[in-house]
Amino acid sequence: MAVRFELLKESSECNARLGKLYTPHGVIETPIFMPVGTRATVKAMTPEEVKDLGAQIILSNTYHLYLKPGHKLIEEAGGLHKFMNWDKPILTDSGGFQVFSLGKLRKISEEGVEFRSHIDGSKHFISPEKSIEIQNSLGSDIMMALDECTPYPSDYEYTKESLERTTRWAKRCKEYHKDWDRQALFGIVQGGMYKDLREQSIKEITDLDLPGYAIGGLSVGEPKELYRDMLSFTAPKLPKNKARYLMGVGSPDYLFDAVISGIDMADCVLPTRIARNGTVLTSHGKLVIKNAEYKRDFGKLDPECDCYTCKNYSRAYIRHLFNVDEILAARLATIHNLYFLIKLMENIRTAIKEDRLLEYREQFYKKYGYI
Ligand code: PRF
Ligand code: ZN
Repeated sequence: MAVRFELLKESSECNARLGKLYTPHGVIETPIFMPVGTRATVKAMTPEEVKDLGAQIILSNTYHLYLKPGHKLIEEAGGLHKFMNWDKPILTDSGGFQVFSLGKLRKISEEGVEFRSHIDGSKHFISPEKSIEIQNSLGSDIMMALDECTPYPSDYEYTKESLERTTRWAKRCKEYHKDWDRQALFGIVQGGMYKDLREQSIKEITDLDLPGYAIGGLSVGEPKELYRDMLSFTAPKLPKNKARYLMGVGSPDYLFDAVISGIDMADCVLPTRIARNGTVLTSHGKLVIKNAEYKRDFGKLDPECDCYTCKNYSRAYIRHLFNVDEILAARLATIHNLYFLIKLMENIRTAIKEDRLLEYREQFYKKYGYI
């Protein structure tokens, strides 16, 4: 069954929407946060645990899986779902962003990107066709087109050149892909911090009539006000009847902005990454659990949380585990952080349903300490 987005409700207060995204591995209620499983695992979690947290879809990465263990091996295993024992939807990023993060190790041309492996320095080449070939082997429900995430800052001329190349690459991805019932392809809007270029990119990418569209090139180091401005300019211009995905955003304030601008999906390594170094998200703001003040704190990480970690363990215990480098520390903090964001998005969906999203945001920010 081909991927299809159903718009259920538009907020009367802002651009927020409620929807359903139908995929070959099940239906996703949007807006949604997608945990990241870069190397075919959400770090420190079993797929059963990720499912029990309420995750409806995870994201994985073409670049990493192509290098290790290799997409052909995953194809041989029966695809990524089977390989990692996750039977819910999977979205794969195209590899562009990860390759561009390599800095000096890559060279871009019309044909694609040449890069050196961050693992062993070996030379590789990813073209739009190669990216789709790899993602076809992985068998993700949603594939992303190969793009260039234009660095911040970039001048107008380069940003324009880059977005036009991203459009040509998206066309090549679309032409190369065959089985649209098994896998969808989303296009990615670029255009940096220039509104007319964002408009040009939207026009060119949506002309391809793909089943969904992402906004790339935001949350790449620009000031928060610029992020908000570009996001609220871009998101509402994407087609209403298709899924809108904001790439690489996961802090609560950025997620609120995203949803309020009309975004349906977002992903980020933030909750899992900061968990592993001992930072947890709570309804009263971020907390660094290693700090001495928690030594004798026998309360929960978050008094308002009912995740597995908070139901069973204290701040003092988790602080101890971090201090002696026990792997359970990373597991318990990851469970809590993922649950926190998944629950936040669930609360956001309910608030949209009841037309009180702006009020909910204010209430959340007051407690969290944003205002
Ligand atoms: N492009 C791709 N993946 C991404 C981004 C992008 O621009 C971003 C930017 N925030 C995160 N992940 N393909
Ligand atoms: Zn918790």
